[in-house]
Amino acid sequence: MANRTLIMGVLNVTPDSFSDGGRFLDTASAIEHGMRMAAEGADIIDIGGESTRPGAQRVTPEEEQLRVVPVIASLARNGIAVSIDTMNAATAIIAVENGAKYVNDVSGGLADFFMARAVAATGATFIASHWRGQSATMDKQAIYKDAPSDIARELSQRVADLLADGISPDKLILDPGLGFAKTEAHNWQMLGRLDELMALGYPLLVGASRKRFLSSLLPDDASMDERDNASVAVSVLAANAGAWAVRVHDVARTHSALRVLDSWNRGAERPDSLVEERFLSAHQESRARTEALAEEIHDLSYDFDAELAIARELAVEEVTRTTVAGRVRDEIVRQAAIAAEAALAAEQQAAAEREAAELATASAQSPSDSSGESND
Ligand code: PMM
Repeated sequence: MANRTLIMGVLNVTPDSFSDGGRFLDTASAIEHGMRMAAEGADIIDIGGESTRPGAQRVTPEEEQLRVVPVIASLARNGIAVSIDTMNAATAIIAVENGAKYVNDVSGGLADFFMARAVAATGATFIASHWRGQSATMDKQAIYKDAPSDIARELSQRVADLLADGISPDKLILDPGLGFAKTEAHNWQMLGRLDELMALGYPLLVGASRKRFLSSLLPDDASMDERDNASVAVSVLAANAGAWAVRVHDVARTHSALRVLDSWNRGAERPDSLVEERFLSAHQESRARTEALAEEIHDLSYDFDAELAIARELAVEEVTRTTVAGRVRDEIVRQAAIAAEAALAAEQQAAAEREAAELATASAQSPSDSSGESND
């Protein structure tokens, strides 16, 4: 799997899609739009024939298939990776037969009892979103104690069921299902705590593009262009949080923005020599602190050269492992503290022995000595 975050371009072949207004209902223009998104940098084109916007009514699988299959077949024939956005097992099967590599089900397999088994049989990759119910009623189901942990728990139960139905763990991708049975606040909480979904151990797809919770940040008369700015910002942040892919309408802008992020992160990589230099200067600091401590307890037996040799060894190890010098510095400070503590204990032990010896001498010289004899 690629290191960078992938871009999934949205291609809704519906007359009522809130985002592209059904402009691509016509098969030819849908194919053209898919090809354009691929040329602009989309890694996958997600083709859907049924709107999932809040309040949307379902269409028959036959109607859905008439809309999507010619588009899937044409894009797949042109070497483009295609995903079918459907809640119907029958549509998923026909889509894969016509070249789709991914089955993207916003219901995570809950809307159609046969979905998981059907997808498992095709060998396609399954993308399962968090979902609580059909679009017509989902807004009423947006009730959570703590949205991110509730969503993670419900998705993890879904994962167990999907695996039991035969989906292979290396062919499973999860999605928080932004906007599905979630209020604006729930969506932001989920985005801010994506790591909690990441902890389930599956790649994450994030689809925030042009969703209602973004438009509420903008003026009522905001243009599509302004909505896309907000979508691009969310995509960059999701990518930076480790998302496997972002599902977007504006592929060209997302592509440039993700290239910025990529360059930024590569710029942040520290050269090995710098890590070593920082490490050694951290060591010098901790040495100075230990020296002061050792002086305080009048014990100068601490072997700094041996310590430095260990530090250098640790530095070389750390440089090969990570660019974060903090842990190494912590280790040095820890070792210095152990040495200082040992020195203090030795000093205390010596003091106790001195005291015991003095006591013994004093009691030997005492007139009340039990022998009753005098040294006079
Ligand atoms: N959102 C929509 C449709 N399909 N699929 C996934 N995996 N994740 C989503 O968030 C998602 C989806 C609804 O948005 P649209 O009408 O713009 O396609």
